[in-house]
Amino acid sequence: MPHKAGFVNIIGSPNVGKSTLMNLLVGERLSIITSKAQTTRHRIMGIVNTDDYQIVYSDTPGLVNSAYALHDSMMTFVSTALQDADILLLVVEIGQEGLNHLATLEKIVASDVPIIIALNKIDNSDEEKVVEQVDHWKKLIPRAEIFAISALHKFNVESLFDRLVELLPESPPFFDKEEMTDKPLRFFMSEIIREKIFIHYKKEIPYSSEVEIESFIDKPDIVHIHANIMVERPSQKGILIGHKGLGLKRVGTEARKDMEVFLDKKVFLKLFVKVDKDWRSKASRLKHYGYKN
Ligand SMILES: Nc1nc2c(ncn2[C@@H]2O[C@H](COP(=O)(O)OP(=O)(O)OP(=O)(O)O)[C@@H](O)[C@H]2O)c(=O)[nH]1
Ligand SMILES: [Mg+2]
Repeated sequence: MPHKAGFVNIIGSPNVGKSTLMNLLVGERLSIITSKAQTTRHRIMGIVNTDDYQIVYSDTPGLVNSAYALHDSMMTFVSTALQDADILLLVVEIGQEGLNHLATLEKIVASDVPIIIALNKIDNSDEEKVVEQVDHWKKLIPRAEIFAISALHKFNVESLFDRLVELLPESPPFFDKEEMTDKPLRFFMSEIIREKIFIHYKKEIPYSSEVEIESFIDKPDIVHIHANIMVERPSQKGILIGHKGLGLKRVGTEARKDMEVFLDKKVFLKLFVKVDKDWRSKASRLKHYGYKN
């Protein structure tokens, strides 16, 4: 059998479950997941390898109409993913009537690669509603194949996966067969910290925060990680650290535990909070944090 390989690019509106589905398809907790919109800010590849095929999934940021330079960068990741897909995997959630970004819907309709729609969160629904939603999306994007799934409850994802493998083009692998992602370990460490900030803080704090790994030192029995949480304003620094430092401590403890699972090793985590004024609006800072080339 000839070898198959391709890019399966996952796109959709914020918070519909793109990262949950990506992790399930890859079988690893690569992408962070929270109940807040705009959790994912980068294009993150998750690679599945067998002797016969290589699937390169890309999780992408939720579609966003730009308010900050950061959003432009996030949408650039989405545009690239729209361009280089071998298969587009559009994730929508039950009850959703369209995309919050019309230009993207137009691009999807106009594209000539296979499109799979994962109608997600059907655990929140009933059969009648699911049928109605499948019809609705069929009208919006007639050539799409639709799978009604629950990524959270791992329902019907197997049949979606089987179809993806069928649709993969013949091709040699794009990445070394040992690789599981395109991102370095440090990236996942910073994402784990960001996840805890998204979970525990309200309003602007998650969106104003960025995490920078200052050092990652792998010793025989333990990994020493020094990370800085960057916020946009001094007042946010106080909120993040919290009364008697308890806020920051909680982020640190929870992040360290997840890092230990990810790395399968003990972790010593040192966290600092610093101000990087208006970093979300500055091209040079976005470049520094890896959002721009
Ligand atoms: N009920 C239900 N919730 C789900 C399902 N899949 C994901 N969720 C929840 O939806 C929320 C968002 O999930 P994510 O995977 O982070 O969504 P996303 O599309 O990656 O979001 P952004 O990165 O912010 O664009 C989380 O609270 C998930 O637990 C599902 O099948 N059913
Ligand atoms: Mg996400």
